[in-house]
Amino acid sequence: MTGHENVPEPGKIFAWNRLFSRRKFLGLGAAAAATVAGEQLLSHLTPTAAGAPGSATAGASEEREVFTLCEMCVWRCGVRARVRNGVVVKLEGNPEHPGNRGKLCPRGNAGLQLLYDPDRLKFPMIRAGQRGSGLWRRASWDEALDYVARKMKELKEKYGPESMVLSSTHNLSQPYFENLLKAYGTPNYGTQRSLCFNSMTMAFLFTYGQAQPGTDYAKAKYMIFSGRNLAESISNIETQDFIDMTARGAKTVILDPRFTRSAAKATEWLPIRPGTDLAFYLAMANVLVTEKLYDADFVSKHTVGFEEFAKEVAPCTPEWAEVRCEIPARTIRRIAREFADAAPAAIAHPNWRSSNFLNSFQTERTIAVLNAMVGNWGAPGGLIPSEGEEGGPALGSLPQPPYPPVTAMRLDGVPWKYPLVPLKYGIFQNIRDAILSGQPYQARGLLVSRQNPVLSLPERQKTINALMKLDLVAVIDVIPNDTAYYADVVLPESSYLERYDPLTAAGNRIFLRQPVINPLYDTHSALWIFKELGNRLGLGAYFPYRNEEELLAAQLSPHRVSLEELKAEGFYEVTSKADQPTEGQKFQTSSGKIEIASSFLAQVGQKAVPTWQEPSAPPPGQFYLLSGKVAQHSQMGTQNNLWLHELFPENRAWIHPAPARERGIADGDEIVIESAVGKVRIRAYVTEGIRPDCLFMVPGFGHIAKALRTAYGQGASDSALHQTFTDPVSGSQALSQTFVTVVKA
Ligand SMILES: Nc1nc2c(c(=O)[nH]1)N[C@H]1C(S)=C(S)[C@@H](COP(=O)(O)OP(=O)(O)OC[C@H]3O[C@@H](n4cnc5c(=O)[nH]c(N)nc54)[C@H](O)[C@@H]3O)O[C@H]1N2
Ligand SMILES: Nc1nc2c(c(=O)[nH]1)N[C@H]1C(S)=C(S)[C@@H](COP(=O)(O)OP(=O)(O)OC[C@H]3O[C@@H](n4cnc5c(=O)[nH]c(N)nc54)[C@H](O)[C@@H]3O)O[C@H]1N2
Ligand code: SF4
Ligand SMILES: [Mo]
Repeated sequence: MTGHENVPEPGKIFAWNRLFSRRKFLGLGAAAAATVAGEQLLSHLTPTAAGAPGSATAGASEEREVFTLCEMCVWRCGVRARVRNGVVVKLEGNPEHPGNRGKLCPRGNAGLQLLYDPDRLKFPMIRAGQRGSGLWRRASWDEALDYVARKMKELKEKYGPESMVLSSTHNLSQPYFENLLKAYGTPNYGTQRSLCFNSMTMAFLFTYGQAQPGTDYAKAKYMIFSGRNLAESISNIETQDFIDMTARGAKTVILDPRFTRSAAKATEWLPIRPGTDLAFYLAMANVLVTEKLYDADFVSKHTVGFEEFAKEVAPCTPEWAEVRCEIPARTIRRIAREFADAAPAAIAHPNWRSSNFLNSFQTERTIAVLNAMVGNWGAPGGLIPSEGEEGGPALGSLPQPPYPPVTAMRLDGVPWKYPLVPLKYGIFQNIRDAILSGQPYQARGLLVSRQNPVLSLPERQKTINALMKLDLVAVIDVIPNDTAYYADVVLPESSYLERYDPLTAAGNRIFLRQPVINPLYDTHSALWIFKELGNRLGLGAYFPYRNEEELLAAQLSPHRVSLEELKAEGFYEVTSKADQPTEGQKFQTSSGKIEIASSFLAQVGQKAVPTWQEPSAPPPGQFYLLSGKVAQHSQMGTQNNLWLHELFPENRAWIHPAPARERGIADGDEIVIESAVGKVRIRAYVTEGIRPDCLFMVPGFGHIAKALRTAYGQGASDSALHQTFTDPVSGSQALSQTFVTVVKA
């Protein structure tokens, strides 16, 4: 059994937010009445309940360990799950997994509370009132899938496949979501990339021909970070390496307008003026050139365009930078010298979410070039050439037909308006805007998987307006997130502890995500959902697996290990030399060298070398609005998790004591923050740890989906305030250049 007995009968209408109320039985009028015994459901879900659903041996005492992969963020740490009598009682780190070396972060530990979240999605649902009204009807899988497929077919016939937008954030089953996209024939794909790291990945791609090189924390002597907050914005093993690096006394410099936990750990914190990191790095380059501190041998052998860049930075002295970035010239000069001294074991960190200002692409390009100037590529303590986005030993695949040709232009403007943005990166916020404008053509449908664009795109009201305009909105998720709230159909995926995903490979290992217990509810894996949708759309050939295990076995086929063996350990180590990635000094750029002057940029009439680009600044009386993660939550998706909620229940707006005093704001007071596009009420956190010209909010709060009973109404969403700015070169959004006013409420 999967717990259906506690949820409404198919066909009955209910208000989602009140479905599992402890206090009330639900009554919605005679015709639409449904009754639910909430108490019964909650006790049924208590992890200590004997004979809980999913138990293989209800009644008999059973204890086992299952190795799998975490999915509480995109990092996929190795997990050892302890299961007692069918109940998952503890998640621990798998010591054998190199991505986390036995440790889980707070979110990984709290994965149990996603599995047992009383507010989880438990069965397919179809909207029963106005969009966004919160009225739903439980549906069977057949009915819900038929609905989505019928609508998608209709839209394709009437308006062409390009009228459908598909969107999803990085996850293991994404290749099959992309099969759905490409086989259906739409070019319109929204991913998180333009909201996250486009400016960084494109800068490194253009400079080195590699989007995401690694960093050798273990041997580095010196590292400079711009906004990268490893102590809180966790990449498990990198966070461990960063902490180790600070503990062994290597020098770390943090540029951030805010005193983060990383700043607290670092050797030096520089509270830089937002948007001016570019001035800081150009001035560092100026010092390296004028004092001849760069690695002339490496530069002449492996780079092109150095002379042009040297000319470009000639005016960018530390004194020139000081008036822009508000870091003393002598500090910039000292740091440039220390950086060169430590080279090649010195790194200007590539950073991650680099979507701060329209000039962030130039900032990242300058960072990329600084690394080349000190010749740290592949050197101990330097940048590590990467194995590509996924890397690792090659995996097998199942044969499938080629995709149909796609002729329609893309709604996001790639490449017709943004010629340099790689097709797979895209510009999500532009798709949202194209839905609203109807230009260059009107999109009609949206299928979202594993994503919450209502909170993660800037300008929340615009996103909601776009959803309201569509003929079809379907959402695949594990919780009733804010985007699902505006959907017509909600398809519940099994949580990561209840399903298979495709295998993943990294280093010399292959890793498995496998069910720790059977699904508690009427849910399925994404692989199953995509296949079922594909079948109904006449695209079954693109989902050539009968079940998940068959696909996994095909992926394993090049290797001497069976799925059963993989299941026992959760990973397989490939020892044969032929499988190891190869290294080389040839760069995948048009010149085959590190392009300090980029041929791509030159081709489209952009300046080929990194150059100063003035960032916008707030008018008097206004503040920069900064955004950034906390260790206790993942993006916009974990605020309803009971354990994480206990650790971090709501966000507060950081404000410096000086502007707070001027406005009569004391710590904990309600304040109103307003931008050109929105207004929120939130409590103030008055702290010296932020520049007086900035406010800061943790994203992911202020949920509007009432069905998230723990998170609903807690704190406020900065997405309600953010304006939409898009860098014309990289397509990256610019989050820190929304300016706001603040008053006491
Ligand atoms: N716990 C946790 N870990 C996570 C995530 C999570 O949600 N929770 N998300 C993951 C993801 S998808 C990503 S992309 C990474 C993001 O991780 P990071 O790249 O480390 O970025 P953010 O946490 O977004 O924090 C950005 C920091 O940039 C600062 N900042 C804003 N504007 C500027 C500026 O102009 N200059 C400088 N120097 N600093 C500025 C902000 O004050 C903030 O401290 O974290 C990953 N790890
Ligand atoms: N204001 C502001 N906006 C930002 C950022 C910021 O710092 N501030 N950061 C930006 C960055 S770096 C990024 S990467 C994006 C992220 O933007 P999104 O990808 O939209 O945000 P997430 O919260 O990661 O969305 C994940 C969704 O996946 C669901 N989910 C979790 N596990 C599963 C699963 O197993 N299956 C399915 N189907 N669904 C699951 C969660 O419930 C959640 O609804 O946001 C960007 N937007
Ligand atoms: S970093 Fe934390 S949340 Fe992310 S996969 Fe690892 S343990 Fe899970
Ligand atoms: Mo991100």
